[in-house]
Amino acid sequence: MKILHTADWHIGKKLNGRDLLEDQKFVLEQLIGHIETLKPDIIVIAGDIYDRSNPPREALNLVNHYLHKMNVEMGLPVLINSGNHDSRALLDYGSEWFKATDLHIHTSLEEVFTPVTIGDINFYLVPHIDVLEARHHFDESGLRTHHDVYEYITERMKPDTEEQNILIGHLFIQDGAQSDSERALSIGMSEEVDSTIFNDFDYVLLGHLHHPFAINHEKIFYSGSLLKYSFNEVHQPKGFRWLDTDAGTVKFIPLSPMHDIVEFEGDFDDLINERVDFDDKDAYFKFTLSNLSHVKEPMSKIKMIYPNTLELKVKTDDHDFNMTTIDMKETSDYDIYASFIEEIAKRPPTETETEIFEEYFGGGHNEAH
Ligand SMILES: [Mn+2]
Repeated sequence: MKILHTADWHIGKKLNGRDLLEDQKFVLEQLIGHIETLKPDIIVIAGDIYDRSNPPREALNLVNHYLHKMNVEMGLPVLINSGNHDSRALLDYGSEWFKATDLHIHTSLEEVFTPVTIGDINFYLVPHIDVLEARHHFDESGLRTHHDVYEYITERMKPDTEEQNILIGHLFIQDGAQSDSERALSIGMSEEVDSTIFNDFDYVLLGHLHHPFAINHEKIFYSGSLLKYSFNEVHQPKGFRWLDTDAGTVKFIPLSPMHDIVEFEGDFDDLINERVDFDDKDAYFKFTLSNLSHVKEPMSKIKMIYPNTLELKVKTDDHDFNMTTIDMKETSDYDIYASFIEEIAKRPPTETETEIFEEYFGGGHNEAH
């Protein structure tokens, strides 16, 4: 059977306040092109379809459009498990009757032990699981880490090893390489799941880590995210996985973005006099520049040449002093707040910090990540 595995679409995501919906549409069109050529039997989307639990209408429309295209127009079975960014209630809505066209969406712990069988393969769809929730759901006080939870679940799945079994999950595999945009699954708790608990499965297709090669394993694969979703994913390839279970091969097939994401460190004068060679001046840039102190409104000057500049930092020899400049007009209050937290704490805002923001500044978070 031929399986196309993708994950971490993060539809509705903004990068430094910039809406990526057009970029997402562009790359999903490319994915549709590949589906037309490659003709998979099944499509797997391993969680984080949406970037947040209350996606804007445009994000919902985009997802509806492409799911309809794959599942109804192209007649392909589509298997989806929820990620930590998805709202389970939202993703679950309609899932009962979507089964009629082989669109299977699993968002709850009740469904983890019941595989979806398509052709000769049993697919175990495991939604992202919170440790406390699993402890409560299974009434097992001994479940303390993500590893405990997944071990508990996989031990009870008891897949028939005479048949082909594929597990679809949204988790952080041990030794996986992390990026900035994955968001911690929980605070103060080890999130890593040891790969040895998946021995009963022929393949494990994962979402969550955005690097497609986050783990080097013969049976366990990440597809990686659809696009580069943070400046520390600059050097990561983006695309999808292509599995041929009969031939026993798994490939990574790259997708090309509408705008690349580029980080550049250098001199302001070199940049503004175009002495730096970039493939695409419309890329999403993050500049860290020296010789900025004498320049008035550097951002507007830079944007005359590089219109999609998203971030400008002052390069200084004094490492204690570092200033980030963002475009106040195009950046929401929440994004400014989030970039401040990232600057200080080197991590995205926690849920509690986001709640505090919303309590004091209200609806701003709706328009922003
Ligand atoms: Mn995730």
